[in-house]
Amino acid sequence: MLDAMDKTRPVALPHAALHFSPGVAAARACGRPVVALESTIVAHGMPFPQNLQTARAVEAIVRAHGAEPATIAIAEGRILVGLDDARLEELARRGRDAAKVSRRDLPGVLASGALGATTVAGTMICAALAGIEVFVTGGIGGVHRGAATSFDISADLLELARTSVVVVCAGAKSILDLGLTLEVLETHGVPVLSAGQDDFAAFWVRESGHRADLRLDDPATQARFVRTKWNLGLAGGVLLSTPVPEADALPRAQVDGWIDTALAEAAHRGVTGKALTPFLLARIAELSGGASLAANIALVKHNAEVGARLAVALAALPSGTALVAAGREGG
Ligand code: PSU
Ligand code: MN
Repeated sequence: MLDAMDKTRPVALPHAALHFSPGVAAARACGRPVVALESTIVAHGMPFPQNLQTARAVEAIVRAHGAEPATIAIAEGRILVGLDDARLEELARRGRDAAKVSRRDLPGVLASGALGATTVAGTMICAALAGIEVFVTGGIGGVHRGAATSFDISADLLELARTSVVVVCAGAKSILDLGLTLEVLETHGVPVLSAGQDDFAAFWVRESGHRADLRLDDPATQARFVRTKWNLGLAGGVLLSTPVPEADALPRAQVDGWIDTALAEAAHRGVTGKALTPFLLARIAELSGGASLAANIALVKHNAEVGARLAVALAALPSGTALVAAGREGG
């Protein structure tokens, strides 16, 4: 019996490259829920010192809701799962000096020993290696406007297609083509859940004008959906979108103006590839006089709460629980 399992299943031991912080190691040892957090948002997504303050605040929110935060980054040839405060500050201060680490970058940055900030795709890979099921970010990457000629489609979408982690976000950044982003997710069989509203969220703006596949507000129901997918053997991620809180949301018309200006400047200066998203975020923060940064901070904090609640609900589910089974009991 054991032989058969050994041949078909990967070894469950943590990968040698992983290094757990004492807090994350303790949570793992006693089965407490853990929530992964990314570091590209710290190094490339926000300016200092707001990036550091936000990263600390997000970790505190995850803890306050009963889960252990595990901010993920690369340093000295190791995948750090959980950062101490000194490392978090180093990342926040180094900013764009730290490598932006997506799937293709991971081996090179690990092998070189350089400091790396993981994107949504990079963090999903590391979270999956560490056995973490829930990951909180701001907004995922997606299909860029003009992708028909630039071919710029974020690796985040392809990672969602293959790696079994729930990504909690305020939708995708509205600098993107959100309709095409949802089309790619559908093609790859990635469920897009929403909490708090029917629409897929548009980052600084609450509504995208596109509906999510399924609205599930309750963490226990979200958890049953996720367990059901994975119990069916349907590997791959789940996207859980929740909007920026009403008080912090920006009006769409205003945001659209800043986006158009920033996109035109990026084209004029020839900014492409992995530099494009950080450039657009920074430029829009300037154009908006800091309003976009304030909304970004608020939405990440809100996502942290939603993600922590989901992680707690997943940990409370008896393994093998399925949405169908729960429905049968109820009806
Ligand atoms: N969410 C934010 N700010 C960010 C990001 C997400 O609020 O900076 C980062 C994530 O790391 C995401 C990346 O993976 O932006 C997208 O980059 P690209 O478009 O180059 O794939
Ligand atoms: Mn890109």
